[in-house]
Amino acid sequence: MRLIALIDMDYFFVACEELRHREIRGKPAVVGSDPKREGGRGVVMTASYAARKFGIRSGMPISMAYRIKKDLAYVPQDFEYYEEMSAKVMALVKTYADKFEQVSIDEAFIDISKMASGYDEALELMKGLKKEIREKIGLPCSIGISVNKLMAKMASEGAKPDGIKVVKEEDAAVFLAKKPVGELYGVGRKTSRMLEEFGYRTIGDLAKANPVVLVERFKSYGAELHNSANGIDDSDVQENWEVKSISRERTFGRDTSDRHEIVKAIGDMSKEVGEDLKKQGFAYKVVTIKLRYSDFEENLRSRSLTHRSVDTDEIAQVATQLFDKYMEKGEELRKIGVRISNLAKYKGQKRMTEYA
Ligand code: DCP
Ligand code: CA
Ligand code: CA
Repeated sequence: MRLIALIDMDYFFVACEELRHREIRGKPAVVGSDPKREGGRGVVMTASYAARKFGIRSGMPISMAYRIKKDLAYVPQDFEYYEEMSAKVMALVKTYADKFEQVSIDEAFIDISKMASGYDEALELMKGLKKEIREKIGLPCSIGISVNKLMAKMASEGAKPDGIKVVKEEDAAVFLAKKPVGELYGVGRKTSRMLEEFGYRTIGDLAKANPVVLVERFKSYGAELHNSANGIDDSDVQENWEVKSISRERTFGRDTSDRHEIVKAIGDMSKEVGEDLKKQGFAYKVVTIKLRYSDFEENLRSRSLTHRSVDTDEIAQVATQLFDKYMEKGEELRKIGVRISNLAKYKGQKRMTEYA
């Protein structure tokens, strides 16, 4: 039997700030960029649970949060500090895992199938992890335990805040059935609206739907939706320290077919990918772009170079050529991704550049 857990930190950025600002502990507080300063998004990055009681949420303009709660504590963001805290948490989480996959700054899946034999042992193990994170780092988290990644994530949502929840395989359907479709892992706001328009209000509605009809309506994503709604997910916990590829993805604020905007995104992502490549001392051979259209169709297009390369400018060139060749005319993109793969350690002139 597979046993998977998802660890997600509670109100992460504000919880980190509470550690070094005693005065805001347990108070309504938010972290966000300063609305008065240039370049800030001017939105709430996250809100403490005390602030959420007043309806203050991530993504809300700071100005609105203030209107709701005049004496709200406001802390400017400090990503470096959150990354430092994240690294401490993840180092601990790893010690409890057969396999470890970090999926965001405050979240990781672990496979504990070998470490625990059964739900009870898994629960005991995760209680230990939760306690250790609290005692050694001082931060609260929530943990979901189940038989796959999807259900572990859904269980963790049900455990929030500061809890642990086990959802057994045989209880998955009932656990999901009454929740609104928008709460299903992987379903964003737009999909959720489309699903509701088709009359699927709850995850249970979607689970009972005819998969053939779902595929007609949502293409290949329809099959995935149907599986998810039934608590089915075969994907493995992917160990991410085993770097075999380097990638970036960007979701556009609004679906777009604007070549200028897309090529700029490709350029930016290629640059980031190139920087990672240099840092890790790899050479690459394959460049891939991922095109996700507004109708959920997703295409991967690759080109293999004749030799392994360390030329980072070439990443953007090849990715842009692939885009021009394969982007479907008249379609709009929801998301674009750039990936380099078939990597090998590059030993070349590393020293020279290091001392340059
Ligand atoms: N974040 C962000 N912008 C968003 C959402 C989140 O910058 N729109 C940041 C701030 C969060 C962190 O990512 O602290 C983790 O996001 P989560 O979605 O896990 O939310 P929280 O950890 O804040 O709260 P929860 O207790 O609900 O997990
Ligand atoms: Ca979180
Ligand atoms: Ca998270």
